[in-house]
Amino acid sequence: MAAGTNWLASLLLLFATPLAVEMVKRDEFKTCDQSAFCKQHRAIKEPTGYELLANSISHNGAVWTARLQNSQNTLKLNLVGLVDSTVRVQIDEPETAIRKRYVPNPALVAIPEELKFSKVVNGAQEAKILSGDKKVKVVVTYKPFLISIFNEFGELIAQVNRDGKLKVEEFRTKEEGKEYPDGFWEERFRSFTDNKPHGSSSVGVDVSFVSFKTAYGLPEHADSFALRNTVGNTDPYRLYNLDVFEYELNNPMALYVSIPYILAHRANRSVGALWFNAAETWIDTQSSVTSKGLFGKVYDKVTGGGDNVPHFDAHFISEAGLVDIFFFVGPTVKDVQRQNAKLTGMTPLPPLFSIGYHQCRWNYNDEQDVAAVNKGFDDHDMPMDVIWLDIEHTDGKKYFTWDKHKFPTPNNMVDKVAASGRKMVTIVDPHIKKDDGYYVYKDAKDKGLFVKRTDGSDFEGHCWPGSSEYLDFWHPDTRSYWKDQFAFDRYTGSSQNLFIWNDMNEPSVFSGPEVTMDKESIHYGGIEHREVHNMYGMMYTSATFDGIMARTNGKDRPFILSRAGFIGTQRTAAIWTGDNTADWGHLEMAAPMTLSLSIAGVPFVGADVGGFFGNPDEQLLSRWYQAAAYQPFFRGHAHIDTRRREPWLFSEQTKNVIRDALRARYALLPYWYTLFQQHSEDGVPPMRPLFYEFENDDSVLEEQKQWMVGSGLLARPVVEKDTFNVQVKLPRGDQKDERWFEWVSGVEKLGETIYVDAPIAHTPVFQRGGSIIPTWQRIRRSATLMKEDPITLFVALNSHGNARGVIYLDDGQTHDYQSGQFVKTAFNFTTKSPKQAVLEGAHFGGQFAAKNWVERVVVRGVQSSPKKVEITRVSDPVQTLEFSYDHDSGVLVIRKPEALLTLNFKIHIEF
Ligand code: NBV
Repeated sequence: MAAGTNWLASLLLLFATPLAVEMVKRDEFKTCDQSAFCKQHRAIKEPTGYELLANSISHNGAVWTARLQNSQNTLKLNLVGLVDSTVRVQIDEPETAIRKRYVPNPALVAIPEELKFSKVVNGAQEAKILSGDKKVKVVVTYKPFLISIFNEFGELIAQVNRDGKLKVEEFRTKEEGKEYPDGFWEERFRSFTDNKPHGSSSVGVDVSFVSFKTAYGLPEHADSFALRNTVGNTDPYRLYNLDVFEYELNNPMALYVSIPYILAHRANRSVGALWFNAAETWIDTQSSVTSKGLFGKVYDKVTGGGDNVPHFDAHFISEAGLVDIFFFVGPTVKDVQRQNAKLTGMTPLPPLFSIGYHQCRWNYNDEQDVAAVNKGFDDHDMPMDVIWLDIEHTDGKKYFTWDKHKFPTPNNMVDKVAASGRKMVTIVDPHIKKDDGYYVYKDAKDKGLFVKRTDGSDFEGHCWPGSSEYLDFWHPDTRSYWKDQFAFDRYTGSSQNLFIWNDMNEPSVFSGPEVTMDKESIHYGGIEHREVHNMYGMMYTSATFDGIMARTNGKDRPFILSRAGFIGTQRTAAIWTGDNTADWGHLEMAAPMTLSLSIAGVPFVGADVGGFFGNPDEQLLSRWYQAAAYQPFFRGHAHIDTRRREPWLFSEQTKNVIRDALRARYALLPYWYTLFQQHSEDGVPPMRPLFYEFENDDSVLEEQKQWMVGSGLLARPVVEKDTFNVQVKLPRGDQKDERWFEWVSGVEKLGETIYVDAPIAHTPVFQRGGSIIPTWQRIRRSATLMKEDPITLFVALNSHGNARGVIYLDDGQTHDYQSGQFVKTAFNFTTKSPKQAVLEGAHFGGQFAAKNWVERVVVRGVQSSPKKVEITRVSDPVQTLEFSYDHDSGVLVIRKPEALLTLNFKIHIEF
């Protein structure tokens, strides 16, 4: 190379470097083409030719079984009927298989409850199977093998193997001289070799959601909420829990969480499919339209109008495990969510403090720093609930220990923070420093609790502390050992007010292939890591949960934040979207990512406020606080190399904007808390896409900039730079009579698509007519200090002049609510005649002696000023109430009804 070119090349490199540093290192991670099993399954163009052998069918109660066969192998099909319109399709190797395939049962709440089929007709060409509740019909066509699922209206909604892509690679014993497909016994990637002692055992099949154009799910990806067409466009969506440094947006690359779940939705119909597999998985998705004729016999039952049928196709491809799919047949989206939640669980009611605001940074330096941050929030009148400590608080990244110089008196520090009504969180990562002087390492070594290599020695990898080992959470002894580590007398410096953050639990292994654990590593019982990789983080976090539960003998509710996740993670942890970046694109992406997790069953979700990498400018930071105030998990966090960004370090204007955003969140805590409580009963997430509430409205299917908090609030925060006026879609509902009111001013907004001014101090949020939203309006330091505060009710009238709502409260901390120590009160506003309306408060559940009373009622959408307002409380005499009415806004404010939540009351309004 000539000297000149050399010089030019260096210069180019110099300029290129900062850019390269800012972007994900793509070549550290596999593409589908670099993964033998993905490449082979994706390349299937012709049907693999399976047929069902009619003479192999047997049926017993809720299980219908048969053999499938093609020119290469024989498989076993199990069709299982479950309660609540759920069916399970399992395809496995027959009993003669040389190795059992892994089923990720710990991800489920319990063994799924079976329900006997009510009718089974095994015909000559197909079998017709009717579920126990007669709401789901399954038709199995023998040749070619095809499964068709119908809902209670007789509509075909899903098919398995419609495109004939079923493929299962059997476990084998290597025969010398025999030809095997590429990568069958061994695969290389960069400097890594992956040995497969049992051969390649991949599985794949296509699932079609018939009559659906749009589908959602497959978190976690930094991509659009509605799934897009990957076929012919990009790599398939990849699900393989990975620690991806500086992840890119609009990209199907894998991230920290894997939930192989798709929800398909169209007007008034939904169906969900859970691909029950914990191995690396790729999913090709495509929305297309096919002529009805091609649906063969099911033609006449296909709905959708016209001659064409839309369908959303997903080709699931996993490296190991079974073809094992749960279908949740709905028919409504909330039914599907409940059906999924019954199987995989819900988030138990979180402690009240955890839905407040969290202040984190890598790192708060020492005890003085913590005290100053704590005081800063007070000095600047900003509510905050939790101060977090990242990895630097430890002694050499040995978790459960403290840096003695920076944190000499941790108990004291936590107590002081607790004295101001707040909590703390410390980080506990799963890599255990290889150091005989570290008790956790020593114990685990002695007891044999680490993940192993194939030769039986302990697996070692590089992470924050240097050489580390990784606990094997499939080993029952590891789980009980881990649980014990959180006991107050074991974890020094910990107390009831200290909670836990589990990071790096994909697991992240700096020295491993794709920054994670070698797939050939071995877990308890001979399980290969490749079979369970995606559930490592969930297993780890659930053991942490058991520890936090045990340290108070089950009295207090745990709070744990986890980065990695899988099916069932929601039962033990909140999830955040990992290492995002301080730019507008990442702010905007927080909503589709958290919506996607929410519909996939994980409701307690959020993104680092301000962005983890980089320094947000004041406008971006302000907008981020405003948006995150309406997302479930609300935490500011920043990388160690960023500038400090506690809210008071900015201009007066920014400080005010952030304070307002925090206060807006705290005002709505009773509403959020009630939503979380409802989620724990029915699985419906607090943060919802618009189509959850407006199921019949096809125009909101792609919406991801605005969302619902519960059924009563619509948020459309500004996520665009230099934008001070935004378009908002206010759905008008089936009857076209929905009403919407601006959340802050109470002014009614007319029109379906409106433009609203959004100066930097304003967040566009709207209350839906017909809702009653409970709030706390007193200014306090923390959620904990608000729990007994009086309530202001915001009543937004619908087009009939009615509204309803509910509040749930308890002690905010313990499990006493499980034995009735809670209060549930329903509010019902009815316009009885043009002259008379009533707001009733009815205590309908729990015996908790809540001190909260209703101190104000704000009614929106009132036509004229009342003449008189009176209240009757249980046995008290009638009492007149003060009120004011504003003609321009139509807002009526009723003062001091002083009605306790635990006692019934009626407020009479006379016009
Ligand atoms: O523990 C340090 C960070 C943490 O702050 C962040 O939130 C995690 O996602 N952690 C990742 C490890 C290093 C990131 C570069």
